[in-house]
Amino acid sequence: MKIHIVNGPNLNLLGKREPEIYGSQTFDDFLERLREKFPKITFTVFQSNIEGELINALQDVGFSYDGIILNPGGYTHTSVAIGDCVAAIATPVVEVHISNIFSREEFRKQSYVSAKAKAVISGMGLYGYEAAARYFFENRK
Ligand code: CA2
Repeated sequence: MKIHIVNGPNLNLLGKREPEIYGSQTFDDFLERLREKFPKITFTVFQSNIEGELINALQDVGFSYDGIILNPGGYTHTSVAIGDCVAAIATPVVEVHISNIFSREEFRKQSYVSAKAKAVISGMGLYGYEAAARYFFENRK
């Protein structure tokens, strides 16, 4: 089974800045553990700070992969275009947020992606990506 992880702006800084909000683990370290836990899943990963590149990444696998784990970062709260893309592709998307977006600033409570996603996980730290992977694996066809 193939799962694509798409991380939006600034998530390349994980483990390097703001550990009190986003934890102290780098995404590369986390990914190594994730691959060990799910040897039957092929994980590919893409991170960009650029909105259109995230949309291209979703479209690239959106009709061939089994699942997409998407953390749109700050674009969650602004991007009609990413929401449109999630609605347009066939591959199911689980939206993941490391922090609990509902316990932070008001503007973070709005997501242009959630209504188009299969499911939403927020506030579980990096474990949210693992939970999403487990969801796809348990519900594979
Ligand atoms: O909690 C999440 O995963 C967010 O998607 C992260 C976004 C934020 O704008 C969303 O509201 C919630 C910000 C990503 C910034 O990532 C950093 C990671 C480490 C250090 C600094 C920033």
